[in-house]
Amino acid sequence: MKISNELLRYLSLKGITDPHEQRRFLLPQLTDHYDPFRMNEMDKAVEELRRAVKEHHKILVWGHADLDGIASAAMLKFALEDLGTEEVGVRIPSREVEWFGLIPDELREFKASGVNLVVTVDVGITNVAEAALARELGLDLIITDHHELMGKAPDAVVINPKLRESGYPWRQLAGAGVVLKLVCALYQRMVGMSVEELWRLRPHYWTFAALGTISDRCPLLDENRLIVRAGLDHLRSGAWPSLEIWLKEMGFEAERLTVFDLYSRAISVFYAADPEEAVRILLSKDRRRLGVRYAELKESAIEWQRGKQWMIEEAERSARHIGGMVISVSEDIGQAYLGTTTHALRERYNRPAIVLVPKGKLWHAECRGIEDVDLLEYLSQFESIFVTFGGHRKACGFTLEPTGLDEFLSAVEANPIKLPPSQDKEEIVFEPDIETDLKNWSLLAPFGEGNYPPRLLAQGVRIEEAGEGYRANGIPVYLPFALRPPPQPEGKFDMEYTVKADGTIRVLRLEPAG
Ligand SMILES: [Mn+2]
Repeated sequence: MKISNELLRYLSLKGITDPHEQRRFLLPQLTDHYDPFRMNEMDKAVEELRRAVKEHHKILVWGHADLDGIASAAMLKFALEDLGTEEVGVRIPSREVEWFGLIPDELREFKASGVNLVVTVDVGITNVAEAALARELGLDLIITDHHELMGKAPDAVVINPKLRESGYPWRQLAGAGVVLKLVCALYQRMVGMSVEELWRLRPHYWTFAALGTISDRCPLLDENRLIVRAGLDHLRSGAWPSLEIWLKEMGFEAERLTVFDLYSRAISVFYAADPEEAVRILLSKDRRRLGVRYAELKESAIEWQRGKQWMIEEAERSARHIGGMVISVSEDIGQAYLGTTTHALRERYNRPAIVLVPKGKLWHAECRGIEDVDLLEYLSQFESIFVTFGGHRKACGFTLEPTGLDEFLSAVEANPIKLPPSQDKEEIVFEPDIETDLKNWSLLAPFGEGNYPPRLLAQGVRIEEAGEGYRANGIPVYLPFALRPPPQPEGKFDMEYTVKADGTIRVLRLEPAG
């Protein structure tokens, strides 16, 4: 396919100027994946896992209770069993019980029940004390994570592209992206399987990694783009029973599925299940039972959506503007809604947002930042007030003693966060010819976090009704209801529009040509 000059110019405006990078962005190939062994300690982790599989050690995968963690756990369990382990256990503390990572008492119990090796996925980088305990117990521990390291790294084999010494060229992998790299490394080392062969024989690893990447809202750039593009291709093919039935039950047409559909509606069913059950669901092949269970989960997901609406309103009611941020302190917001309500506040005000709710003896806080603000670094100045603290630059959390709450709020007020000068997310308006090959623009998909659809401008366009729809210069376009019918059907228009993932045009704005 010939790539238009307009498209290349658009990529340059996005900062992708190198011809190799441009090709990798528009026409990604499996061979564009980075070598997993570039990640520090990958070699050690693979050797340890290879030994554990060969010597029939009991292995436990310890995950995080969001979809990234659930997909990660499912991938690693499947891989280790595929490579010869009889049965790999999965432990994911439910969202209500615990917050972040390994639980000391449970490590003791697992050790007593004969587990030799624990592998964390999407969690564990802050578990310094628990890693020390594992060592004391003689329990081998591999930590795979993508959260930022605060302070000292745990004493274990650690795979995390965000570590300064990781040596990996792309830092923004999801937890499931990190596990995909581990899985590729394992197949390569243990059975000599290349990435292309693995994609041919076990493509669902990419789909699971894509679900983690999308649900964690990692930017869809660089290696994440390769993962999500491949994963969506496989998802649309309907070849993995659990996901095929999932989409059918949720009422999505697999072929037209977008990242936005997944964000906004499709993934909610996995949050209606207990996380360990969600792992079993992802790996199940029992079509009949899957259909029944998804239907039930969909019901609770709908109920959850209703609850969410109420919780967001409550967060709005209790929101205060302090130190450049929106902070909501409420006893009425359920712990399970913490992430969603914080995200909603951030979206509403385009400011960093924090929501605090009581849980047991402590207050739990979820924090969401905005572009170009390192919220994690900003909050670290208050670390002495926190009981626990960790996460990413744009999404993190902490806990507080009730006595620390006022102290924290006044500290924030006294030390406001520095925000970048302009928070307007103006997209580049680009001026191609509307006749430009639309297939070309759809090469930019999948669209989502970090890669929004381009806003394009065509001048002096003729708009006509054509059957049920409309055409612009003879090309079918989707004209939103509010823009119909065009104010001057005879005249010409300047048309702002965007190209959707399926290559169709959506009109955003119409003005009489000036
Ligand atoms: Mn994650």
